[in-house]
Amino acid sequence: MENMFCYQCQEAAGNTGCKMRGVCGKNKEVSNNLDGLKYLLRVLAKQASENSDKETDVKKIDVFIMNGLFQCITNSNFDDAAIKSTIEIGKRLLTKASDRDIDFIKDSIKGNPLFTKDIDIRSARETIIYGLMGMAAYHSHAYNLGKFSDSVFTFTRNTLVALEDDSIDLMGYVKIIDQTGKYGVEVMALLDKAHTSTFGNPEISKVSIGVKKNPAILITGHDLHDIRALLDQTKGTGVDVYTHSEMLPAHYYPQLKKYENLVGNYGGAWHQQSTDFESFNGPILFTTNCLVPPSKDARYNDRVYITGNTGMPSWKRIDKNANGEKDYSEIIEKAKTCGPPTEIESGEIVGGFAHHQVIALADTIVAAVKSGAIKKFVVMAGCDGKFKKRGYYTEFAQKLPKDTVILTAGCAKYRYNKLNLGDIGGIPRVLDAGQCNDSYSLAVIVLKLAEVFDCDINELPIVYNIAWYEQKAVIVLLSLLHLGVKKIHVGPTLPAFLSENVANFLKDTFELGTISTVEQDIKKMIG
Ligand code: SF4
Ligand code: SF3
Repeated sequence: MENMFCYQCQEAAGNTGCKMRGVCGKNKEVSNNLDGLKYLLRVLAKQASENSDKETDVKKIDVFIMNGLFQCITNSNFDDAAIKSTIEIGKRLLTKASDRDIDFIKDSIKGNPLFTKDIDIRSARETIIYGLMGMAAYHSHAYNLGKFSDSVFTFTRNTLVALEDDSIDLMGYVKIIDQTGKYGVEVMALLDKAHTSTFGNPEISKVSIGVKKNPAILITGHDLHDIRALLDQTKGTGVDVYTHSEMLPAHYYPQLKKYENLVGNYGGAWHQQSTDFESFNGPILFTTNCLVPPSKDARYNDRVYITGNTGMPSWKRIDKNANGEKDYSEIIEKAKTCGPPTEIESGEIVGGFAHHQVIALADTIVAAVKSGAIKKFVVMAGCDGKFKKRGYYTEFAQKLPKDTVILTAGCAKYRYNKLNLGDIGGIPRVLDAGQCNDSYSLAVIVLKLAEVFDCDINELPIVYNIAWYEQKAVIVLLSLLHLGVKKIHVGPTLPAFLSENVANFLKDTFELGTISTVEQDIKKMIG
């Protein structure tokens, strides 16, 4: 076994896998211990599924499994001590003495992809576990807002057990991949419900990207429960709150945009965080991925705080207090000692085109399609990443014919959401549904259009050019495949974890493809 082996994200070294140190900055201890955690999750799942003894608290195990899977997501947890302590907490849930005797750190190879020798079975198993990680992230957000799904808990638990079952052949795992997509749709619908029932339906909103003069806190990641608590606690303190990266869509929800101290969005996608944090001047709160390990002497190190399933040894943690609440007063006091953000851009961006808002505009959109004013919709949802090759998506958006509309969600939008691509009869050419979590909205919109035009989803004037990076994009992709969407282009590269045979199966069954050059792809997709 190499020092470590990880190929779960789009930036895997050489598009084959990271072996010495992660391109993301994950070192071998963290990587191997996360593998140990994955192994523990499978042992716990087995215990809960068998439920052979009355001591097993299945619900507690289910919640632990979800949080554990979430910690394994790329750019979530870089804190070796925190991962070890998660493993210790999980071990206490084991009831069998023989299980408790396992040294999960020493035996971490059992949670590593390379433990499965057959490369096709390995590929299928890893596709499934990455899908489960994405599902766990979405479920955890819903859980924080008081919503959960017993069927998602049960599916996750049973599927973890199936990942160890050597009697399942490749076609058996292909069926589980499809089932993972099915529960992906369910979990995204659950999260959509959790968000909209708590914060209202996203609506068209203009978001300032400039700055004000007050001291301020920058909040990033995906957790809307956390931003609401921060907005409540900062109200009336003279401290403003700005969103960063995937927190931008908070501005689209009526129950969040109503806060006067939520003043704008600062900076770009996750990989720009070092420069954005430097010039922001005030404290930063991470609620979820994507964290980028800072250099030791980064000037913002003493003003970054983390919470939830994130981990970074050099940054300060805020955990729930005895009342189950998070107290952000230390961050607020810190903000008061810092200067206001330095302006890096000005103007505003428009978003809030989640399913409810788009369906409210259905008549206008359908009329524009029927008149030929809109020729095609291009779904460009997904993740952004740090590689130069991602410039493709900016160029692709710029060069699309003017009678096309981009449907987006996730941090991929930062490649083109400030380009001022104009509108078609008042409909902006970039319709942002929200976070990657809101990709569900795009599926609802597609299904609604198929209903209105009375056709199959694959006959609609919609093409898919999706950018992926981490495992939430994997569950979104599996969900779309489960819904029967064909001809999806995934880029900038196909996942390294797809073996040749599994990739060919997806190409043959779903016409899944990847990208080439902007010109060729526009010709191929738009005609
Ligand atoms: Fe490499 Fe991605 Fe794994 Fe990080 S998460 S170690 S970059 S494959
Ligand atoms: Fe982005 Fe990390 Fe995936 Fe939520 S913040 S889309 S990469």
